[in-house]
Amino acid sequence: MVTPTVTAFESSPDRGRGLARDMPVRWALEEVGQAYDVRLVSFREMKEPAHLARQPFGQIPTYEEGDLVLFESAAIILHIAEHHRGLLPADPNSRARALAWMFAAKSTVEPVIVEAEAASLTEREKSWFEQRQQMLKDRIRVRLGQLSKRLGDADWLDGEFSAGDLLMVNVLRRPTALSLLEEFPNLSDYVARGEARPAFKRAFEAQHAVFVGAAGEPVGQ
Ligand code: GTB
Repeated sequence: MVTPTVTAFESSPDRGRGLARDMPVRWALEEVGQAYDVRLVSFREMKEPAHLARQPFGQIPTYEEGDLVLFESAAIILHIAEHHRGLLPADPNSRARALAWMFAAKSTVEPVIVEAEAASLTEREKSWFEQRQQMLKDRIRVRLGQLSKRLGDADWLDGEFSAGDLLMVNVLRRPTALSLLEEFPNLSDYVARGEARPAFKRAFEAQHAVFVGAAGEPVGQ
């Protein structure tokens, strides 16, 4: 495979916490041992024609591999998983279930978390802000409770670690989910297990180094 290029924020608003969506793509590439290049883009560049040709919504990440240009982090991760061993099981039924967990992370668990986070940014001045935040957080609790029940005392969602776990851990790392995870100790441990993987650590360090470089601070501060 030619060395792919991933785009990431030149200056990430998450201050190097690995919350932007280049992080799961980097993590997937690290899991399968595929080297990659990164092209950093500014907010202005993301809205210019060259980037819009790669990502119609003017967002990161994108993925370029020879003639192939892809957007949408989950589609990129699926592509990586389909072309390397390690992120999807070989058995067809196990593979189908791993795909179901990828979709569950992105379309069942992530939306309730994103909704609460978006509301906390845009509705803070409203008289009903606290009430609605409670309601939105309770919705997250319902999803986390269901996920916690399914995970039980297993290490991963369905057998071996898969792209489904990669995306689910990534979703659970969002600050609003993290703030509720102490209510679900097995999910807390699940996220910690994901973060302890050497591939996660390499991906995290790589994106953190961009923040540190941009901030002009030595690594470790
Ligand atoms: N569905 C797309 C995918 O999965 O690839 C969503 C991509 C996306 O949301 N990209 C964001 C982006 O480019 C960055 S990751 N936004 C710029 C824009 O839309 O103009 C989302 C993100 C950004 C910052 C934080 N943070 O600071 O905590 C977390 C998540």
